[in-house]
Amino acid sequence: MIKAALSTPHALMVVTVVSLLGCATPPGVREVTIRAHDYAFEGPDSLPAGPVAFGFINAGMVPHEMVIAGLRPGATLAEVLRRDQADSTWRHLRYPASGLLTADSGVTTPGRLLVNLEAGRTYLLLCNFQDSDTSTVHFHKGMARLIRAY
Ligand SMILES: [Cu+2]
Repeated sequence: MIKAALSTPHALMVVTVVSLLGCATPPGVREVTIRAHDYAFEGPDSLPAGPVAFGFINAGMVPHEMVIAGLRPGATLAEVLRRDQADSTWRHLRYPASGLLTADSGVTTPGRLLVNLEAGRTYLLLCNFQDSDTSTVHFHKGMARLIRAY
């Protein structure tokens, strides 16, 4: 188990991301699998708060990643996409910590991301991959999805 990122100076803005590689999921941790397609994420729109071990399956024909980032209160997907295309300032809309998994076509990642979802928070799934140096980032081809924790 590797701790990828843990906290910020602000106690209320903590996103814990821990990678689980080859480990059994600990008791009390919900397992959720996100499936990537060309070009969309398939998964839940909302989840109960608490620890979730996110798995990742790439059912597409090209490589994909799944970044999970907590969004600041009030941030919307439309604002994230608009600000990313305008000036890359969307990063100010997320928590300082995030984590990711990557998978080639047809691959299920052996590792999982353990994220402690906080009630009332929204989490962004996104893929920053491109099919070529000049093609549109998958993020803007549909690979951006929100999960709300309750
Ligand atoms: Cu992708």
